[in-house]
Amino acid sequence: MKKVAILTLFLAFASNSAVVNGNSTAHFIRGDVSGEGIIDITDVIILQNYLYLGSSDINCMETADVDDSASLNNTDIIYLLEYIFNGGVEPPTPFPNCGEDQTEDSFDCEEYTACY
Ligand SMILES: [Ca+2]
Ligand SMILES: [Ca+2]
Repeated sequence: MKKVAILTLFLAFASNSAVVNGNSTAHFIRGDVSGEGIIDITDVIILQNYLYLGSSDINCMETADVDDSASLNNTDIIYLLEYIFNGGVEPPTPFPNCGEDQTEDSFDCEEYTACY
């Protein structure tokens, strides 16, 4: 099952921990909104709660801009759902490995522990 393969792949990145404070050069995996190194439905739920229910649980906002459009909206949720469940296009880099954002945006990454 594809989801299991993805989980296995990302577990490899979840072993170390460190905190990056307000650093735009933080290393992260795009789409991993929950910040544990795994892309799954939990990330979709957190992003949905953030956008529509006012939840403030996202420690690394860079991860939430799934399509790297420099804005957060329903498109990011759909993009992630398509990738996870429908064989959709992978999120732009940094993905599936840890890395820095390659494009300018206003998002910050206060904490993302899965890449350190
Ligand atoms: Ca996740
Ligand atoms: Ca976006």
